[in-house]
Amino acid sequence: MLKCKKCIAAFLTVILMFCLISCGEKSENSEKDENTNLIVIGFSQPGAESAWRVALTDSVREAFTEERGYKLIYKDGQSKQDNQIRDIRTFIQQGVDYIILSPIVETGWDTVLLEAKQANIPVIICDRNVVVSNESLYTAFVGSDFKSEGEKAVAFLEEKYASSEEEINIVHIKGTLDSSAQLGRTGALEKAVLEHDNWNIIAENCGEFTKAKAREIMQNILLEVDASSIDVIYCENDEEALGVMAALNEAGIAYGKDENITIISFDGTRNALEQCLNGKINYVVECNPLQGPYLFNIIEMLSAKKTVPKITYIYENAFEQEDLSEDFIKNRKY
Ligand code: GYE
Repeated sequence: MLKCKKCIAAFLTVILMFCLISCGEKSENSEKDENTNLIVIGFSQPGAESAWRVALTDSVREAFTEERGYKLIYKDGQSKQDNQIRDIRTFIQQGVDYIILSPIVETGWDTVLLEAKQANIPVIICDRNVVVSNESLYTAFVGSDFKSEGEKAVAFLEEKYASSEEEINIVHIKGTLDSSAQLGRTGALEKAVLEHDNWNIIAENCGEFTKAKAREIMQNILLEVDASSIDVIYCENDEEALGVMAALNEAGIAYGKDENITIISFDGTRNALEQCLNGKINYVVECNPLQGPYLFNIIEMLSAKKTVPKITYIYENAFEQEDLSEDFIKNRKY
């Protein structure tokens, strides 16, 4: 009888040990346990609001493949910061190895970035930037110099209107407010308006970087502003330029290279470059979404315990009609 009791006790001990070990494994980083050889990356995108955004997502997916030793977990924040913060917390709970964050706006990230830091998960910011109380809350930034982008557009306008004594009336369609892209592109224009007495912003509104919203805004502006008084429509991305063009087309208003109204756009997606080649958009400032390779190099360096640059700006160009051809546009990746 005593022997049986000892057997049962031993059996129960083995069962208990097995449960503890398996529970321990599940409570650990289940993502890493399933694919022990893959480096797991949580990628938080603000949304899917533009062709540019989709191109960024594609570039990151192409960079971090399983063949290269990575598992990428993509989350779409549906254009809400709260969703992105939730997604980052999910990544932390999953115990990912790295987080890549494209922040919809610059502020409001300190708390969740501190949580990632306390979980020893490096965060790489891409595309737009963050403004935080302590730069150690993120490891590196890879993206555009939006102030420089705005300055390129302003330089084009200054050259175009250099000899004009006339009033230059500007309609300003902003991107998502408080995003780095909007702040940089807007800042350059507003600085130029202060420097040029004859430059006036006669109407402005936020197009959220989308075609639909920009079209709606331009329709409303045309109800309040005489189209013949408009000299420039400064659109903070290609989707907004396409939306503005749709509204102008509906109203039978001419615009573009040989017309009164000059269209400025940012991004350099194929669709906008086609419109620039056709003389409909006067100037397109490139904003390069092909950031996957840059992010890959940063994370490879971190994995090798190497020091990485805090800021990496992506090379970007700008285009007028004479810079473009069908072949050039066809061969672009986005
Ligand atoms: O210009 C726009 C996208 O953050 C630079 O976001 C990016 C901007 C880009 O929606 O198309």
